[in-house]
Order: sequence, then structure tokens, then C-alpha cells
Amino acid sequence: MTYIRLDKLRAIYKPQLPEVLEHPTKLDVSTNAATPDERIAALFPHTAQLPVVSLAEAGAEAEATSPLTVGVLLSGGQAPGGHNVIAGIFDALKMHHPASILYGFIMGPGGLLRGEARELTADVINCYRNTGGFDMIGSDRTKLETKEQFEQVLLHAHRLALDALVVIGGDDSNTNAALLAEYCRSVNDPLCVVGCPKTIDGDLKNGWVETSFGFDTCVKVYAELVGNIQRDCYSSKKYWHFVKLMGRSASHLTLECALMTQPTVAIISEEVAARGLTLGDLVRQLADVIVDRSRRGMDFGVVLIPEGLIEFVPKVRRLIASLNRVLAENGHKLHLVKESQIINYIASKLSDEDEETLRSLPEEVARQLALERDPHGNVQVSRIETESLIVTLLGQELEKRRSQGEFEGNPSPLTHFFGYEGRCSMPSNFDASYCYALGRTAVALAKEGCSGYMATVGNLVHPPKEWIPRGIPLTEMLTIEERNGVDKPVIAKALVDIEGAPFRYFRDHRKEWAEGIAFRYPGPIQYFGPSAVCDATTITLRLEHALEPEEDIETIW
Ligand code: FBP
Repeated sequence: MTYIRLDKLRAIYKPQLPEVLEHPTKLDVSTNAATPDERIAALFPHTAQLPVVSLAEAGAEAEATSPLTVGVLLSGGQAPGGHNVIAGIFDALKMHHPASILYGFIMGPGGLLRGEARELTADVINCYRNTGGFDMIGSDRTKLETKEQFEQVLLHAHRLALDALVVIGGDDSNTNAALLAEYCRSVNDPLCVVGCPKTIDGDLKNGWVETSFGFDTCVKVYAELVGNIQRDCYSSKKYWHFVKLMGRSASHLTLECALMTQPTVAIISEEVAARGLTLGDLVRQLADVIVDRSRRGMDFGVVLIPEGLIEFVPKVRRLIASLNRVLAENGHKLHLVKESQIINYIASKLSDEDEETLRSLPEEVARQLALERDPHGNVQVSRIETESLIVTLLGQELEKRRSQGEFEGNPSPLTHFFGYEGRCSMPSNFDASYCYALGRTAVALAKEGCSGYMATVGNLVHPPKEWIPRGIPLTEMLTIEERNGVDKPVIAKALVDIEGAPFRYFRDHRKEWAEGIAFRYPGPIQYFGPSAVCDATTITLRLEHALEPEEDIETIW
């Protein structure tokens, strides 16, 4: 019996390619860009009117080429497949011209500002093909937005003789890319800036971006873990598991995980906001399910909680907006306030209602909401222990019901947080191929000087051969939002659409999941085997494209 390590075998996996990327490409200017919001047009006078472009086979027209020098950086949180985007860029550059050079900026946009770059040669790239993580060059969350920063970027770009820079990142990082592209054009600098849509959160999607890379793999890892917990739960029948899942604001990861595993309950933040539910309402609804199951002899279950839930409870959401304003106006004075008095100081600047909400939260949660933001102004929801908060409030509610003679059960709660476990997993076949195609598309755009574009690949529910690479002007995705109390151009985070097909499917089935045992156990990601298992993407994407969530087994064998 021979033995080969999966990671070794995986290193030689050949990502599947869209047909058009099998050959040299030329641009096909297909659609005129929609007229952007006039505030965006005013802020982006040089890049707001670009057309959407797709790629076509260059055929005999393929011209003799000269080498290209490209820089790449990874920005924000890790997402499976980032290394394959870089491998796609590298291979496309070398096919374009063997003397082309790829530099990787070390530790994200911060490294770009410091000019810390290393050449990525075949030896480096080959070590990272089809691997998870961002460790090839690292990442950070530095925000690029000032003229001084852009000048610094151009200084390093000129030193390295870069023709193009590829920014692999989420909504905030691609906003940075749009700002940088606009700046370059405004000073007549030829540096071409291209973005790629990354984030496990799945919230960088719109009419042009069907899904961000990393979501597919990450959610499959979480679904495996949740499935394992469900099987354990159903075996011992003695625990209630409360599982917080990463995903920042949007609940896409929780919703998809629920579709894959059919837990007892899944909370979707966007619905909480739409229905104006309070934490008390949520806790009472959960208590109803627990009491009902207990009466029927089922003192066990699994509850999925999205990481960003707290931000969507309307009172807390209003509080966060007020805190952002208070911090924007008074942040510079905070160092003068004694550490133990900071929350009191901030509370004194809030309205009575907001102060009451702040003080109703456990002190640790209040501090997180009041003080901790990432460089883009986002509340750092992964650090808030929402699952423990819910278990505490639920315990109080169940004790109340017990004292009123309404509940006799004895639920034993366990909490979990699945976040970082999924972000660096070995990419699924879908993400491995999707990311590689994104990298190849980024170079196809860069060699044509398409600056201010996002490389996208569409038609993703079909086999990779039929995928459609395109370049979408980043300004098409921009809108104005208040961040840290100031209006800024941003790519809006796409939240779960509670009128959309994935949520509707969940809504139509959740009663049955809550009342009985509908658990599914998806098992680990499969890299080899039948394509219907190994290459399939998420139920969310299938439902969004009006496909059944799964095929009948007879249709496959
Ligand atoms: P991005 O938005 O940068 O892709 O990051 C995703 C994410 O994993 C969120 O789900 C999570 O809230 C956050 O990063 C955690 O950030 P950090 O890595 O800084 O702890």
C-alpha cells in the first residue's frame, strides 16, 4: 500500500479554466458602464465612466508582446484561494512574456507603503499552489486613502518599474484600489490598478460579482464542523450547542451553513433588523423552541449565531451609529480621560436612550462597541462573545419560565466560535479554480491597461469551462456611506437579501428543523472523486440561479 500526503498531491492539482483563458486574449468592450451616482462621478472624474469589458480569444491577431512587471498584494482577512490568485497572475505573466516579473508586497497595503516587496519566482509560487492561507506574502488592514499615501505608492511603483498593481481584497480594499486608480489617472501616471474580490464573508457581491473567493471553502469547513457537532449532539442528546460563525456584518456564512446542515435554529441578522427584534425577543423565541422540544423529550439542539448579530439589533445599531459620531468628534480627547472612566465619559455624550442601551450590555461588550474599530471603522465583531451573551440571557429567561411552572427541562449549553478555523483551509476545487481564473483575468486586464477595474469571473454555477471572465469598473460598485462619522465612497457590503431565494428556502424549512431532527452531516471537503461532489459550489449560489439546492443521486450515477 503506498501513501501520498494530500497536501503533496494537491500541489499538482491543475485548476480548471474558463475556455476563453486557455488562449491569448484580447479585450471585447461589451457594455457601457451605467452612469454612476453623481457624487461618485464627482469624486472619480477619471475612472467613473469606464465600460465593462469581457475577454475574447485573440487568435491570429495576438501581437508580439514585451515583458510586464506587476506587483500584487493581499489585503484584509485570510481567505482560501489567495495563493491561487497569485499563481494565476504569475502563470499569465510568464505566458505573456517569459521575462515578465511579479513582485509580492509583504504584509499587505502596509508593505506597499513601506515598499517592501519580494520577487515571486516559480520556486516560490510552486510551493503555494492550491494551498490555503496568505503566508506567501502576508496581509494587513492598512487603509490607503490619502494623497501622501498614494504618492508613496507611486514612488515604490516607479522604483520597481511596475506596469500594474493587483489588489486582492474585500470591499474596503477594493475601495482603496478604486481611489488609487483614480489618483494615478489624475496625475497622468500609467500604473494600472486592478482589484480581485476576496472575502470569506461573502458580502462582496453584486450584479457583477456572483461570490467572493474563499466563501465556498470556508463555509464548507464550518458546515463540516457543525455537522460533526450535530451528530455528537444527536448521539448524546444532552447538550444545546450555541455556535457563533464568522462573517462580520452579513449572515451569508450562517445562512449557507444552515442550508447545508439544517440545524435546530439559525439566526439571520438581516431578518432581526428587518423585523426590528430586540435581544429580548430573540431570547424569548429561542426559549420557546427549547421549552417545546423539552416537553417532547428533546433536551438538545444546535443554534447557529452570525458573528455580526449584535450590530443588527436595531437599538444596538443606533447606538453604534451614535458612538461613531461621538468618537469622530471626541476621539482626540480620549487619551486625557482615565481608563476606568472612558465608558462613563463616552456615555455622557450619548442620548438617554443610547446610554441606556450601552449600559444594558455586559461591560466587556460595551467596551468593544464603544472603543474597538478596525482601520476601516468596522466594529470588531469577531471579538464580541455574542454566543455567551445569548446563553446568559437565555438562562435567565428559562429560569423565569421554570419559576412560573412553564418549564421543567434541564438544558446544558455549550458555546463554540468557528472563525479562524475556516479562513486558511486548503481551497475547495471551486475556490482553487475560481481564484486561479481571477488571477489570469487580472493580467488579461492589466496588459490592456484596464486600470480601475475589478477582475471578475461569472456563470459560476456552470462548469469552469463555461465561466465568463470580465473587467468591471470599480466605480460601478461604489456608493457613499458614513464611516467614522464622515461620508466616504465605499463598495457597499452586500447583506443577506431576505426576499432572495436562499433566505426564502431557509424560511420555508426552519419550522420543521426546529420541531424535529433534520440535521445533515456534510462531511469534509472532497478534492477527488465525482465532479458533482468535488466541484459543486454552495447552495446559496444554486438557489440564486434558480437551481434546485441539490440533484437527485439518480441523475448523477
Ligand atoms: P475581510 O473582510 O477582510 O475578508 O475579513 C473577514 C473576517 O474574517 C471577518 O469575518 C472577521 O470579522 C474579521 O475578518 C476578523 O478580522 P481579523 O482577522 O482582523 O481578526
